[in-house]
Amino acid sequence: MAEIALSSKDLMNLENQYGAHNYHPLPVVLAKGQGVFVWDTEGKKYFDFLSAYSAVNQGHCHPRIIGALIAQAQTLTLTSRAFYSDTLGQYEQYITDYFGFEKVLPMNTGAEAVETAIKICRKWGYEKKNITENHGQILVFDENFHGRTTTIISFSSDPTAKKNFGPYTGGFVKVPYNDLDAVRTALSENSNIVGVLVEPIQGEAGVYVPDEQFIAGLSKLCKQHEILLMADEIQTGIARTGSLLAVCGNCSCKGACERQSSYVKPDVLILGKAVSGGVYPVSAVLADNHVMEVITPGTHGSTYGGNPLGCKVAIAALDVVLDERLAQNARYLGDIFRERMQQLIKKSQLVKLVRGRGLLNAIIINDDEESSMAWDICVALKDNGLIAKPTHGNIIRFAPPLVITKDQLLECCDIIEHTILQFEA
Ligand code: IF1
Repeated sequence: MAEIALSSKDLMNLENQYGAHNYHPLPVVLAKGQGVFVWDTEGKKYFDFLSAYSAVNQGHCHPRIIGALIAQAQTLTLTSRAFYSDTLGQYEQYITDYFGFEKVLPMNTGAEAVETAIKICRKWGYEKKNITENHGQILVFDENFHGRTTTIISFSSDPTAKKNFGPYTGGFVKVPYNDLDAVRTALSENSNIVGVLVEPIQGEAGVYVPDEQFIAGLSKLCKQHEILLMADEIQTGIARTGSLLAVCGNCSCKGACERQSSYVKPDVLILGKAVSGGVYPVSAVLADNHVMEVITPGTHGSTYGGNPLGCKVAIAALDVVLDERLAQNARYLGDIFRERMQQLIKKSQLVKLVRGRGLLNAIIINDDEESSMAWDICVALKDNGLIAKPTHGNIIRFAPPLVITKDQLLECCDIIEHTILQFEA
């Protein structure tokens, strides 16, 4: 019997009836993606300006990544780590060389990788720093976002993400983001702190870019106190901010940029999202031997972690980043985007400011957080062929796939400008 084509409305109703209501999606139903474009079920075409929260940096359904997926899917998908595989060691060698670390612990989702890093840091504190067991503390920052597990939301500042999920996991000290004095004070007052967990740019907080020297200053304090700097680059990594990693501050070298003054090598690097190009869940925790050696057989694991399918997809996804010079493109077009938004700010009463780095940007709408203005603007943007979503009440994040061309970016700036100016009339 011929399949009845369900309308967008039918499909939204199905999600509403049978799916948990843990999101409030924009009213658009996506059915196809290719490069910077997505199409809805009625065939309308959009520029994707969210990139699945920076997981699709390489563009939707990149042929090289899909090719790697198909080939491996027809060969061997999952062995578990009970046995060796012919892909894992090669992937581990590839990704550790790519980012300049000695070891990797392969996981699946971003939150799993953050949890893994927390476990490694605590264990390192007890076994290498002789901190009293169960007294280890990890320093985190206000307005952080590191995932949705119970331990991670235990140190969230967002009441919606945290409320009624207690009892919470202890062992976290929170200080204001971008405030080195607060970090310095916390470290001098608390000798049980074993590590610092930081986003080089706070994505969910509204693309909050810290001062130029914040990460370097953090690294220096961690070295002084002999504690671990853990960089969560799940959203800011993989060329999104105009360099391979946001802690790099430079072009997409293969982690060999220690020679650059602005490069900060974290003790623990946490990756996810675009490490596999939005094709298959892959996350990773990278560290050198003196840290990773606290992990011994039986102390950590995962059914899918390091599976052959994910390994091959991730290698293809990371190859694309270098071969297509996505970091350089993000840096070049990000400057153009922010310049165009600055011009819009001059014409608009609604847009207060633009901030970001590379192609991770956001505009702040000149309205209170409770107003629906940012949402209404996103609905109008959708009608005009560009999909994006507010991150908090009055902040709209703009993060297109890094394969976007200059002409496409300029076309999108035109769409954003005339849509917002429609609200000024
Ligand atoms: C949601 C945004 C939020 C992340 C960083 C770890 C994770 C994320 C820096 C966890 C995930 C996603 C999750 C999604 C919305 C989106 C997001 F900033 F990217 F927009 F929430 F802040 N570290 N971010 O950004 O990775 O377990 O999801 O693979 O939960 O609503 P994950």
